[in-house]
Amino acid sequence: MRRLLAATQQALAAPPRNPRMTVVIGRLLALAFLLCFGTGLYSHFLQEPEPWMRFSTVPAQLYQVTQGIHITAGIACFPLILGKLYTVYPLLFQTPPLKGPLHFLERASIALFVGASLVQITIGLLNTYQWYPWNFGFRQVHWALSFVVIGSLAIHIAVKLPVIARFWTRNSDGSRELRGEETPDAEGRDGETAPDGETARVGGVTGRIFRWIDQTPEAKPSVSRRGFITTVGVSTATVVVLTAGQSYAALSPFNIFAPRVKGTGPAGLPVNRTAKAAQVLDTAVSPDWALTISNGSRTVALSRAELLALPQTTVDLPISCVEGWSQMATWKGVRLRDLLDRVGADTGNGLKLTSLEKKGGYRVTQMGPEYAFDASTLVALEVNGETLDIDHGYPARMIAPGRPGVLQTKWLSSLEVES
Ligand SMILES: Nc1nc2c(c(=O)[nH]1)N[C@H]1C(S)=C(S)[C@@H](COP(=O)(O)O)O[C@H]1N2
Ligand SMILES: [Mo]
Repeated sequence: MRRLLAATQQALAAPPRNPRMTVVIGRLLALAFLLCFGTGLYSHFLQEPEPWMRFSTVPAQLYQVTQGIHITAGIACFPLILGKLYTVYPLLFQTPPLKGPLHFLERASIALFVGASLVQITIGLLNTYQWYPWNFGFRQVHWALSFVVIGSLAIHIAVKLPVIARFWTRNSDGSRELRGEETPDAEGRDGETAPDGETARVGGVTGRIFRWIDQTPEAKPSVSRRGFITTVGVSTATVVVLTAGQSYAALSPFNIFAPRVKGTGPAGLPVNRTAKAAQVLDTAVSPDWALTISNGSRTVALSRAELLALPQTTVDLPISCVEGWSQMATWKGVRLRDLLDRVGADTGNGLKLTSLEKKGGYRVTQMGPEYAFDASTLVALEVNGETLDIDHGYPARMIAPGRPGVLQTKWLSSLEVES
């Protein structure tokens, strides 16, 4: 019992720079990266589908959830990466800096991994604030870098597998090595660089490295392990709680840092691109406006009054922006599939949507048949009981379940059935 107590005290007082801590944070970081990668792939293919791809329209909040995870996990990476770098940072300045070709490869892969990750999460965060202090296309670079990050992560994990395996569980905190006792693999058989004469006597290879860091294991640490875990944990929880409210209603009272706040804007709904920015202030209110729906040579043009005279449907659907914010709203308008019936569209056909907007990446977009023929996909004319505000897409906008906000086209001008 006394020994257990003493061991616990020692464990808690031990400095955070030890391989066990690096592995613990590394696991969380790997989880966050994999969540970002998976949800990122989903978001990418929703926006740029391969022709054969079909997506789920249920639950309607699917994209809100996946993209909320994407942004929140990405934000959580900041304190986790900084914490992990802290646990190993003396190793970054080790001497000699290069001990041979293998050591070079190991360090190069880490440099690539750390560099790519930091750039990735930084441009991702700035994008949620719609701040682009660079002159490259965000989406292309973010997409390409994701493969660099995941690829170098895989290399990093492979290289560090012996350390990860040894320090995976709680009891294997390497204290024996730190105390300099001989361990079965004292010859450094776990594949790291060959031990030099001095440190070879210390113990396993991680023991050698971390003994080098800590000098004397008994030295009083300046940061306790508990203090360190608390710092990393609290910072991660704080950034998550203070921003996730943009995506999840339950946390919205704590949304302090995120760029969008629920419940603001016309009809209590935030606006992303305004009518002014899209240069539709005149065309959107023009009496000549009509929505053109065409299927080959069959064409129908309906004014807003004619659309309002058709059977109206009310649905609750969220706007879920790629930038992470989202909000539920009540939409009223004409079922898209009723309009498509009028031009004899087939349920296997996709659509090309065009907005009045003068320029912009989402002026012309594509919609797969799974959305076009879903009963809750509307050409919306009202939101939250009010006529659609011009900033929300007056005279008519698209709203469909489970799609990213960028594809919820505002200021609709024409719908063309694709063959
Ligand atoms: N024509 C057009 N539609 C658009 C956009 C746009 O830039 N142009 N922005 C989209 C984006 S990114 C989002 S998140 C939603 C936001 O809708 P809201 O501004 O009505 O909240 O509209 C979408 N519809
Ligand atoms: Mo968006």
